[in-house]
Amino acid sequence: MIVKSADFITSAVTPEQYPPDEGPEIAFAGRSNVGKSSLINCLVNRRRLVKTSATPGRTQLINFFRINAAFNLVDLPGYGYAKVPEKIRRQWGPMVRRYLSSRTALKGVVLLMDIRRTPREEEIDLLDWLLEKAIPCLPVLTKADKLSKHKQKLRAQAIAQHLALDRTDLIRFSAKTRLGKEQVWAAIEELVLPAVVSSRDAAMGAPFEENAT
Ligand SMILES: Nc1nc2c(ncn2[C@@H]2O[C@H](COP(=O)(O)OP(=O)(O)OP(=O)(O)O)[C@@H](O)[C@H]2O)c(=O)[nH]1
Ligand SMILES: [Mg+2]
Repeated sequence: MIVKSADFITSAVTPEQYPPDEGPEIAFAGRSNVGKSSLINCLVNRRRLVKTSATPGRTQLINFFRINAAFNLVDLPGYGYAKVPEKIRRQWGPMVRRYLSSRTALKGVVLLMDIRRTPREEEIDLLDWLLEKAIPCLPVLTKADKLSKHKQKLRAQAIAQHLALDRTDLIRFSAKTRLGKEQVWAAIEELVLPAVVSSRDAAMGAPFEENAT
């Protein structure tokens, strides 16, 4: 993917604050501190488009970014961090579920999991819930640079087994070394491309093939 432009659109809590529901859109979900914001920055080759922090719970709003004036990437706030104020923690579930269940533009969710940790109830629940809603899910194991290549493979195997997935379904990623970046982009492209092409077709009033000379 060649990223020509990446712009912050807006932050939102409630649906009224979302940008127009015009697709396609890919959301990034996962435990607090897992590396969601870092992954987005790595994908778009920007150091600080999305704020990252060593303090978990940094992203507490739904942040929308527009890429190549063609599709959106959405940074969801992380769950499961105990030190986030109670009020914000209580608002997390409904805020994210409301977004995930109401957004027509949503074409898939990248579910980030720390390669060193065994997924817990939250990840399994989210996976099941996405499956039920027929929203494609792309599981990504983050911070792979923290482990040797051999250990990465063993962890990927264990996590796949735990989630009842195939090991090849899991992408190993590192924002530090950029391992897996192209693989994540390829998977995202596969999800957003049909929608981009069909909206362009609609704008042109005819399918590409018929316009081609
Ligand atoms: N070594 C290593 N550190 C990483 C990687 N990705 C993120 N980090 C670090 O992990 C911390 C959290 O990263 P963020 O990208 O802010 O995580 P987040 O999931 O957006 O966190 P919240 O916004 O709190 O939900 C930061 O200190 C990052 O530098 C990675 O691939 N490798
Ligand atoms: Mg973040």
